[in-house]
Amino acid sequence: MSNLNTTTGKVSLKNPVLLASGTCGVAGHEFEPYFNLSELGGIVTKSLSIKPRDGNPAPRVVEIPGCGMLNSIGLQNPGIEYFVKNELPYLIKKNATIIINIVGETVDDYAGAVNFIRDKNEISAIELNLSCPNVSGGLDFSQDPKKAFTLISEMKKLTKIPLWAKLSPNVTDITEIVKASVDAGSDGVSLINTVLGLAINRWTKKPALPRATGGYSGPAIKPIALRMIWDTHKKFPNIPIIGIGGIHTADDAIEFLLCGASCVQIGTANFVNPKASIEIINGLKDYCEKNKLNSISEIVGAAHHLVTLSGA
Ligand code: RRO
Repeated sequence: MSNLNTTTGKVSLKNPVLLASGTCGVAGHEFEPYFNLSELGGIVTKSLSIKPRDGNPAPRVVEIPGCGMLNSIGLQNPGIEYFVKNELPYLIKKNATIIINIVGETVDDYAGAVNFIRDKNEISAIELNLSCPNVSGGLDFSQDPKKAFTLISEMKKLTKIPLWAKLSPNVTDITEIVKASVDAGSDGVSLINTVLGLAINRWTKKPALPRATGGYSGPAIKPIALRMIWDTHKKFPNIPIIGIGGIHTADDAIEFLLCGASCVQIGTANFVNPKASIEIINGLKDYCEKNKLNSISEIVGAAHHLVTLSGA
């Protein structure tokens, strides 16, 4: 009998498949017709800020057929206080493994939001979003190692809940930011947020999204995510990696685990197939059985062991 139980650092997960922030509403209600949230490895909430935010003007999404989509949501969320009162009880009642994604414009903003949840035992991890591409300054904390270090080390002082830093691919060398995150005490790194992109509307002759650029996600970014996870696991084999980026099938998820991710988050796939995460969990069970694995964690980082290419 295969075992999908796994750990990401100190966080125990029923299986390595989580819903990614921003792709499951604020707290996953939208998935009720399809499955129980308790069947998943976990759910990551929409990014929550100290104050509610309305987000960017419409249109907010553009499909790039066959490749994925661009979004420009702009951090729309009801605020951490509303969330704790009205949504957290729902996730607890559903027996979900809860990861709260927190965002802010300043260190004080993040601290204010973290203070609302710092002592809540029901929360398995806090994912610090350092990498929203759709608001002014949203990428600052994940493009400057010093800023990443300061933010994460300040949050570490506030709570014992494990912290995952969600980082941006929009950098020259992701491992510099990973190093700053690890040095600051991050318990894991979530790789990757969306890639900056742009679409043009040829009828209006203008960019399709209101801020021109948007966050690109979906199958096209999978190789970018794998490359960044590869580089990170190679340099920091002990830092837990939460893999994100274009995962639509169990085969995709397996590639992320082999590359060094200890769990994965499913994002854009939820919009195409709301049951994608459950199908991926079932696919992982089959893979374990076919490969006679006692535990899915046996394959984490295994692709690195077999590589003999020069310089790899
Ligand atoms: O809300 C958004 O526009 C957004 C966020 Br917070 C994020 O982290 N990544 C993204 O692509 N969009």
